[in-house]
Amino acid sequence: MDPELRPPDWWKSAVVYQVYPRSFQDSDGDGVGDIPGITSRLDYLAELGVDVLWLSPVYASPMDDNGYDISDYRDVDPLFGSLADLDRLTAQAHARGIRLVMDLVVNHTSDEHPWFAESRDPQSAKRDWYWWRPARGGAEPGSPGAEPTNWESAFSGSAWEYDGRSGEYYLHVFSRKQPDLNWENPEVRRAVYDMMRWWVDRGVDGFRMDVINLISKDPGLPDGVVPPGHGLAPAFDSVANGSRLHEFLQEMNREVGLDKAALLTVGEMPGSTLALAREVTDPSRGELSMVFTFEHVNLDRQPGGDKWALADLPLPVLKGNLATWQRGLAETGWNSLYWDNHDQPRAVSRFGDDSAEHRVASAKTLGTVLHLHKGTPYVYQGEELGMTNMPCADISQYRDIEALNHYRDAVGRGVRPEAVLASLAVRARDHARTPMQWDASEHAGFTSGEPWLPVNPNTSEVNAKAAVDDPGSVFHHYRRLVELRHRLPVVVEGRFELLLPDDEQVWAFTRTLDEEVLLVLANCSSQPAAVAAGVPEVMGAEVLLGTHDPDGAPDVPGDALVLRPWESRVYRLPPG
Ligand code: TEU
Repeated sequence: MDPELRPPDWWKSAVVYQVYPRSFQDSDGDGVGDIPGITSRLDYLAELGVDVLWLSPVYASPMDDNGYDISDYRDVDPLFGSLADLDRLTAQAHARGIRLVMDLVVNHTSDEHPWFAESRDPQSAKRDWYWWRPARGGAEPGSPGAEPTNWESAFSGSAWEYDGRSGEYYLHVFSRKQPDLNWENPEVRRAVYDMMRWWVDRGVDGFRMDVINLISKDPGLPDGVVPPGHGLAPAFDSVANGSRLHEFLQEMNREVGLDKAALLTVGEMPGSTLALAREVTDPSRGELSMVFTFEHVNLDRQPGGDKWALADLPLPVLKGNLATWQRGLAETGWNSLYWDNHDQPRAVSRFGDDSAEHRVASAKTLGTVLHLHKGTPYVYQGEELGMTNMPCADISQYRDIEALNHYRDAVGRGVRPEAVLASLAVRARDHARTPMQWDASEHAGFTSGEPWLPVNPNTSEVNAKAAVDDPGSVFHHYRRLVELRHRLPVVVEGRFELLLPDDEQVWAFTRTLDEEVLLVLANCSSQPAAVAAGVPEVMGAEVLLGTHDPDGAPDVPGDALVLRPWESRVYRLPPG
């Protein structure tokens, strides 16, 4: 869609659907999803009513990190199809009023990108396009402990890889096949902006920016603090939110014309704070439309622990965190809203109850709570079906570099394999990457071949075909949530206020715009919940959207309101 058809701030009333191409729909029987497969499913997305399709990377890649390691930013990997396929997808999406957002991965490239290949020559003009450093003072290059800093990669092990050709090391915050670009070098920035303009000219409507708050690093590359029980300091802690981040984002916006073209831009910012997000999304600063915070998806871990150090998550802590971000961006800036994506476990398994009894209701209620907050909601493929984590027994079922490296590293440090598998069973990224469940057939209608990652066996009852045919499904609940956002300005603009902050079962809040007041009451537990005082009277109020049959509500003495397990209701309160 050309800029004139993108009204300013159009993304504030939009709902974004994330597709992980590898696992969405295979069209050629090789067991891996591809672009023509996505195009064949656009009518499904149109029926759901979403406004934007965010594509995880489809660029040329050795697939060390499933495409987040790019070797050619201006070509599509043959695994996914061709540039012509992508142009067709863009046109077909636009024809249905669906905009297309690409995943921009420019903190790092693949080590097979020509830029990096050239930079390996110490004399090349591109040496300074990456972070090359000699061994730390006095150490024998290549020897243990000689790495330039004590940083740990997000995928286990040192964040520095020794290159015998030059006797130096290069930085990789992620895998050793994902060398970090040196954004201090203006030539790097110019090359990135030129590539972004090339995609904007091809008709894309925005960018999701991978770990974009890591692009500004302290050139002094200081050692980090090693947490208790660790041997190295997480690189994230030393490189996130560098001093030139705003400068780079403002330069990118100007050079690419992000605001001028009314593009949707969302910065993935692990380790970002609310204060940083308010600056980055303040429209007067010309940086980004919104950011992905990680605070709420890092709450269910031990204090100071990593993602594998599991902890329970009391509801007041979760709803309190989202309320903090609602208040913090109420006057300036904008929230993104998400429960899961290709890096997070399935929402209904993590925040809901994926038992046969409560899966549907809890998936619907999680959707209601999220989509009635203020911000742009993101639906991850299969979330609208209540897809769950995969059953897993042993390490052979995992494919993700993060899981496999963690398993090898932890077991190598003496952690019992069963303990590592217990964490993987709850947190591994693979849970989000099992093939989209289209129907009840053996491979879920995802592929006619052997899927690259096994289909979750519960596709027999959790699948799009059954859901679309069932008016009471999670799918149609999500469709109604999208429709509510499109229809009611109070859902987009209404002021948020959290109620019952300490209630361990009920998530209650209002949204207010002028005289219009919506009240959301959600029982986020698997037991009945009485709604205490402290919420507005609902007698006579219209229920705009509920998860349960109102006629089946339990009879209780007096006028107490009791919500069934995972029951939620969106009320429009009578005026005055
Ligand atoms: O993720 C960045 C990131 O923070 C994740 O690695 C997250 O910390 C981890 O996955 C939690 O389990 C982005 C992409 O979304 C991810 O898929 C890539 O692996 C990563 O960057 C490197 O590009």
